[in-house]
Amino acid sequence: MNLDSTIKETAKKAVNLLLKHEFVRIYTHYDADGISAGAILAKALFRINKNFQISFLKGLNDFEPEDVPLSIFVDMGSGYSEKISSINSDVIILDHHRPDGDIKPRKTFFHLNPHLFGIDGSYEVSASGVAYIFAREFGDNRDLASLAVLGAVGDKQRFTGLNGEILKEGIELGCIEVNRSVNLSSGKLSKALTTSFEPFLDFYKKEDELQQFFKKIGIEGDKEVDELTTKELQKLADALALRLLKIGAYEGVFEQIIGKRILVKNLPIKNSITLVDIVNSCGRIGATSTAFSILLGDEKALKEGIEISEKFKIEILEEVQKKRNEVRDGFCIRYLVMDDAPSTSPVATILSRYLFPDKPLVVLNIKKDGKAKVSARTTEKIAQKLDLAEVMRLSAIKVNGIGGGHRVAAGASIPSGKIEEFLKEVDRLCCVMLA
Ligand SMILES: [Mn+2]
Repeated sequence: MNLDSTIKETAKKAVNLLLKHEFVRIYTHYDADGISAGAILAKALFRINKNFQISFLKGLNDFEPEDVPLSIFVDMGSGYSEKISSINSDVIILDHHRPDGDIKPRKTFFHLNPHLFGIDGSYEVSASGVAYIFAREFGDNRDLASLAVLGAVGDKQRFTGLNGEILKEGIELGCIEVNRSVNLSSGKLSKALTTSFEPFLDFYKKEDELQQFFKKIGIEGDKEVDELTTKELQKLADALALRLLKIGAYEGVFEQIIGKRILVKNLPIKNSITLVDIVNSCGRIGATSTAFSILLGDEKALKEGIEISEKFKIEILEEVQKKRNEVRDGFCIRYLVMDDAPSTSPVATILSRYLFPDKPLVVLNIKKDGKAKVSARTTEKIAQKLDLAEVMRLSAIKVNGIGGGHRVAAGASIPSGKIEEFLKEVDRLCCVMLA
């Protein structure tokens, strides 16, 4: 691998620090990227008989430093300069989120973040990739490239730059294979089409439309996705494009239908999309140890994870079904208010990219603790003019909440009594930016 030498040098120094310690305390994010990165570190540390403890967190807002000699923060940390500066022990950060503020370390500190080395951390390397670069420096851990790639798939990254190099390394070693195929989970075609979130195809509880769809393309719904011939795949891809057009999906999702399908051959499920789905579902319902065990190769956990993922997907599809008629129009936005829903982010993504892509969409979830959790989503096209992170940040400040995120996907936490005032401000700011 032809790594940028500076990030590699820093990784080497961080490894020297790691090797000086008897015990490592690891904190990582609870999504597919964070859990894959955690699995990379766990496997690599097992191989050198290093003791460690790992926790999966949503973020560092409520983090309290523990009395441990070395802490490693994974897929988080770069954006929490104050928290990190308050830690009175050695620290290593393996993150790819944009650094925010100055970290003033009290002890030895190494910061491995692509943004600090001129590499685009949003698209070209994930936390799993950074963890992989780190792990490569203390053993022959190249077989963990598949986990690095899995994390990047989870974060919807591109396979150019550093990700491209890691992918290539895995292919050369034989633990990764890349095919051209449709972006669907493995399993029966009818089920894959009904339960897919990206692309979301709106076939849930529309059995007749699904049967017609199969009749038109002349492929049986019982057929396994992995067994489709090249000709069938082409036919399917064309028909899926028409389907997306019919439901009014954002045009940017069309190119997602057909593409490189990455097979992670030394992991328990080879289709990376299916595996990411399972790991993410487990993470979202709090079953992080199940997700982690799956990636470490535990078969019982895998069975459990598959069940969790199927249940989770149905829950989200039901939620979309129930709530799509409750989406309301503002001037420049659409919004939806939900009451203590289990998870808003997948619902917001489906509604904003597939069913209502022409305006930014704001989903508010009123929680029992008197707060409302906000997920705001829009398409890359609209985000050329509008920055949802700024909209969330400014609108939240106005009602004593906090907000931020990315241009296309942002969020906030606000007092639930201030929902109307908040929405008004969001709408006003969106109108100003879009004008
Ligand atoms: Mn990540």
